[in-house]
Amino acid sequence: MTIFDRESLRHRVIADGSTMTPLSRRTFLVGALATGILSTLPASRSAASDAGKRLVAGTRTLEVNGRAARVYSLIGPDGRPGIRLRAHERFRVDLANQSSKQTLVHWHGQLPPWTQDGFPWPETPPLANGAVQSYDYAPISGTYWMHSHVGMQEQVLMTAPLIVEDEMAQREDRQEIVLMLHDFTFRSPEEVLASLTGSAHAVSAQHAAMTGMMDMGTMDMVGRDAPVMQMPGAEAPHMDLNDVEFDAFLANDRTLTDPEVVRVERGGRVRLRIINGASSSQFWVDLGALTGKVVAVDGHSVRTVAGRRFPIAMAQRLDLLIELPRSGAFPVLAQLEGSPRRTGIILAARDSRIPRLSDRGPPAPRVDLSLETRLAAAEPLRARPADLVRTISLGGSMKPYAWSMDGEMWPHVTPLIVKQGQRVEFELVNQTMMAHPIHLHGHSFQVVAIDGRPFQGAVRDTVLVMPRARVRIAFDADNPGRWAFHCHNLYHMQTGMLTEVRYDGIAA
Ligand SMILES: [Cu+2]
Repeated sequence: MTIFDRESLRHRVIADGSTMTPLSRRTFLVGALATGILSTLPASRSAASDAGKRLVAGTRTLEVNGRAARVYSLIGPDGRPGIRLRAHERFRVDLANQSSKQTLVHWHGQLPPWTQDGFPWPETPPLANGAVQSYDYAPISGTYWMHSHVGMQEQVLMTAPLIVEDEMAQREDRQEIVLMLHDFTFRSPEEVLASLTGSAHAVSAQHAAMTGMMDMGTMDMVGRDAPVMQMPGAEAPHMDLNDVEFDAFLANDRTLTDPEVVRVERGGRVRLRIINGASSSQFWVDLGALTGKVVAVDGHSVRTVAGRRFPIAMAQRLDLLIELPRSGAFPVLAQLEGSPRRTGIILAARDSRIPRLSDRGPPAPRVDLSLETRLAAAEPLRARPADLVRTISLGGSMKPYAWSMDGEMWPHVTPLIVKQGQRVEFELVNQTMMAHPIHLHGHSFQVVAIDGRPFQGAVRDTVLVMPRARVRIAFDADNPGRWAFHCHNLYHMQTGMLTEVRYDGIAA
């Protein structure tokens, strides 16, 4: 991204302030009209009283390690990142694109009609700058998030929480704290990808191959004073972990040397909603002196698991209940896997001394499935035999840096066809030396086996498949459409690790 001097920063902040003239132009899904899927779209609304919550995709300036950085933003009606809904409230949102680039936002883990999923299918193209798109669907409750699915805008923080309360949580006397994690780089994501694939030429080839996915528009955000590109062959020692050397790890947009301090009541009760919004990094959540109870993963309730350290893969969420001691300040850390680097926030009772913390600590091990194997859904899928079982191999390597699903690389993929009403099971077989957090759009699945050992695991939307390991997921095909199915490591996805699950009868 471009680094501006102080003067131009001020200028830009004023320029993207909220005093801009209201946008009048609305876009609707033109391609959808042509393909006869209009019935799944929200009706257009004209009365102001009937308007949805306004969500603005824009830009903002962050200071990271003493340097200014231009990043994207997704700001809701209360001026804060993202959207928060009460129990039973519909997801009625008007997304206004003021980012100066084309964009489209995916409601990660939610189950909208496919035309509202925010994936850039030909039928649902990205929004032009200045356009507004309306969404209207019944959300599912829990801790979710939203991110751009256009190009690599996610790496430039086009991400935000999406929290849907449930009645029980509303009744509880608990302080809610959202903790969103990011990996941050002063380089542009295109430059990061070029350093991974080994050449600028490879990037332009990717651009050509991934028409519709890549956002050429972000190219002008390349940092002018960025460090020299990492040379191929000079990768970090952990070739199978942490592909990208990041400049910082952020917790609610701040580093651990300048952390967010959340005021809590003495002896208070907290619900911590942790979202791993990092593009290419996984963490261990470390509660230090505190004990937490995992009560939900990816928004879905699980039977309680207590502990102090919990792994969280890319795109996953963890809901933790914590009972605080009578006094003190309590860091909640996120330690990068296989690394001493860390970020976090501090929960502090009034008058407690805030500790100064280094953003490096003892090295953390790699993230694993030690939590996954202990999880059990509070509301598992109804028991029934599978109608369709597919084995899907996860392939690829660091050299050349390219990744595949079922032997194919996006966009040259054969859709996995499912029929409405089927119970589907996918056996994900990881042939590679890297772990892949696999995400299915539009469906919640249950983890039903790990390495061939069946169990009734968590219901969730993103599952980590360890190197050389197998994970089986089951879901009911109850949401007809075209759905992306992919690795949530942004650089794996951008170099091919994405395919389509398509319902029989959906024309494409
Ligand atoms: Cu991957």
